[in-house]
Amino acid sequence: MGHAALMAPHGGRLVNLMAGESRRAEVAEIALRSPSLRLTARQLCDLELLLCGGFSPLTGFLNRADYEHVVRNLRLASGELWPIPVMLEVSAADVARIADHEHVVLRDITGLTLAVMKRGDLWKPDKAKEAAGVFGTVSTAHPAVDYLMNKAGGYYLGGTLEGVSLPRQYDFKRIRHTPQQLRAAFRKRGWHRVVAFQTRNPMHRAHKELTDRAAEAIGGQLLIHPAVGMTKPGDIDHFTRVRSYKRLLRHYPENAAMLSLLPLAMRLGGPREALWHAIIRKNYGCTHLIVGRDHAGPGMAVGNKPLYGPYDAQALVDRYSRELDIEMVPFKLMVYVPGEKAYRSQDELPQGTTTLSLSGTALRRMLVDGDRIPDWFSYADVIDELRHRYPERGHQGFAVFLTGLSGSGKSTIGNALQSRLLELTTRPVTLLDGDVVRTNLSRGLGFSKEDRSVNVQRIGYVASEIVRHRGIVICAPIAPYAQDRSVNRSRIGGYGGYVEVFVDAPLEVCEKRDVKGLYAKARAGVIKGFTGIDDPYEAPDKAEVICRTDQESVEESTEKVLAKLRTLGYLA
Ligand code: PPS
Repeated sequence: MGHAALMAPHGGRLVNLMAGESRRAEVAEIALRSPSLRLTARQLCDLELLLCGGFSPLTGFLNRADYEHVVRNLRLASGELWPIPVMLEVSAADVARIADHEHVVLRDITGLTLAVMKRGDLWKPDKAKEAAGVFGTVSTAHPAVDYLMNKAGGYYLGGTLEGVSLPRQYDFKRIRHTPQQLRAAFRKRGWHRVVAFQTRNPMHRAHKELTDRAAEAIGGQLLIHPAVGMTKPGDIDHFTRVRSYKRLLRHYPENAAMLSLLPLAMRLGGPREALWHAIIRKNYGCTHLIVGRDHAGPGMAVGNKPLYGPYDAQALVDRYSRELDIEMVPFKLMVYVPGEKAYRSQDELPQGTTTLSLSGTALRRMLVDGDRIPDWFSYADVIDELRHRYPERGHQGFAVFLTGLSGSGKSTIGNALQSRLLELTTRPVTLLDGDVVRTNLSRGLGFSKEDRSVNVQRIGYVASEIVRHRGIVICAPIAPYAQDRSVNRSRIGGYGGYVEVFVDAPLEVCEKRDVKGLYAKARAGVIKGFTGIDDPYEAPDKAEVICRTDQESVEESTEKVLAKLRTLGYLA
């Protein structure tokens, strides 16, 4: 296969799976006659780390014996330490396409050829066993278990890889390195002892303190090595994070710290993941890795206990330390001691010492509330970057989602609200009315449960894009199912405001109004599956506003919504 096996400066074997000059023509020829697979975002991350040697000693996606060993005892079949299965999962339809071929071409979303894989084992794994073995839970509240059970295909395809092109990365190119490039960069700077700091979150003063201490403890320099592949759903996007790390970097002395991006799709596998991080950082030429509290944990509890204990990751890395070619620098939680105006490791402090800390959630809340972030917590320039991502509520987009029976008054309130918002703000306001959506966005859809779901979630998607771009959108479909509304709430809420308005009028009132004559037709059986007559409407139980349109005027309903928007801070 022509794999270059270089000796790493610290003894480990670094594989490079990119096809050499002599193999290029043959690999291209194999690619022409082989079926292909388009990789998902997560598979692309794995492929990149395989091809560039970040996952050394792996030479491809795991075959069955390796997989089973890894799940059972954190080792490859050869006995080498490897704690996380790196699998190429495929669907039954893919299996049928590739079954009779010796090679498979792996492509990105645009069809670009990235690698050719010589097919190894193809099998149907026991996913529950894998989840329990690797992550210690089968609960899909764990993001990696959710991926395994609900998103990954049902089959695994193993095989060795020959790379044609590394996955294309267009952002922050100057701070992306292969293991060889990073090792060369260390050499050029004269760095012999390098401690890596893994992160998926913005870094503040506590992290600065911790990394300073770690570099001092090893008598070397620091590599800030954030994971910029998939991290935990809901995490801050890596563009914002990387901009903020760049700001933080200026607070370190000259030639003391360096920033490089790691295209790792995290699994949030706690202890096993910490061990994996150590092996990966060794491949990138680091001599040490900081392992802090709850390293790479998913932040989920089973019953009332966290899934992994806060220092389980340190214990596992310690257990394998003799086999690892990289040393752990363990840290307890760093907290601020106002009495001393300094950060301290929690284990250094006498019981009862007053300390200060701020969670990520609390920080986000303070940012959107427009609160001043205390100096002890972070640096003004780092916070400035985060403020772009979390503007104050008055500068965020928001959606007003009106739901209710046909004839309840959704369109009327929607129109009135649009006029009032245009009067009160200088911002554009989009109205996605039920009927209008059905003639434009959702033409061809009917009123079955499935079609309504598609329609309502499609509205939610468009609304989420408008809100993400800090616009204002009013949606006014019936949206009879709680599940669809809840999907929209979380999708839109991730970008800005979501205000659900239950436009509540008793069925008799709507039927009496019968503006379009549809209720009469539904009663006569001419229209089937009409909401409220022979189709369900699940009334919201957590709407931000309820408008009883049989008891209040359009103006009153509209002002109620506006008042709610003001109370929540979305409107001045
Ligand atoms: S849904 O359930 O959210 O997808 O419905 P929506 O897109 O808002 O469309 C509702 C409008 O379509 C007309 N219509 C029906 N409504 C309910 N059930 C059935 N079977 C039906 N067939 C046609 C009706 O005019 C609705 O408009 P509104 O403005 O709600 O009265």
